[in-house]
Amino acid sequence: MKRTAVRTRSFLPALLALFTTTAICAPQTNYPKDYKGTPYHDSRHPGGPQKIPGRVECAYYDLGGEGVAYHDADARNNGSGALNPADGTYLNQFRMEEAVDISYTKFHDQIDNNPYNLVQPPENQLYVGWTEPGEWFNITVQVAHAGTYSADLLYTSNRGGTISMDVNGKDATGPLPIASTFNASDPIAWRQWHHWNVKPDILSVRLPAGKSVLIVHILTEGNMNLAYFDFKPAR
Ligand SMILES: [Ca+2]
Ligand SMILES: [Ca+2]
Repeated sequence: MKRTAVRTRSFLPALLALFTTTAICAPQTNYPKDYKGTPYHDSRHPGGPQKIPGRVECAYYDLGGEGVAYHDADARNNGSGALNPADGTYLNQFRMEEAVDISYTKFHDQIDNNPYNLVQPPENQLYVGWTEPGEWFNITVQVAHAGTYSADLLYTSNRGGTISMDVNGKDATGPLPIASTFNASDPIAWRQWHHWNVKPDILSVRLPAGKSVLIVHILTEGNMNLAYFDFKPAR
């Protein structure tokens, strides 16, 4: 009897330690309470957080403006309302008053449906372009189930570079290298920005169930066009 009692006493601290460890490792819902950004919405896009698993669109980064929902190197939108003139169309004028630079894939004159694509992108796909190191944008997401998710990225990259992703204010990935899609055999210089590719499983992040805010950082090189991340449960 005495020996049994001793064994029980020594087992209890180990059991308590196990509970403590489990609590620390369990995904926490730690959406930043002081975050002032909100999910994007407009007349065509009903809004609400983008859903994971699912396609998370970069051009639907959060509302809230410079310093809250994004940081961009210059206040002008170099795509919407500039490269794509303000002609009253939804795509040309998409978020044209905001600093994040946005364009969309065009299937005329072999712009984005060119023979140098590694992957054919969807037509009229909105994307964040004119990226520079130091820029970032936030995307509020709703995660169905806590767990580890990987994501495939649709992108172009003129000279290679790195990005990273924060989850609820904390770096979740470290630097993520993006291989260049430059192809010297393309005779049209500006089209180096339009060689599309998909990087499978570019990242793997642990996400709590419910609402989280992702921050996409441009770390090095820039000159990347970022269209979307396809999130799925990690295999
Ligand atoms: Ca800009
Ligand atoms: Ca920019």
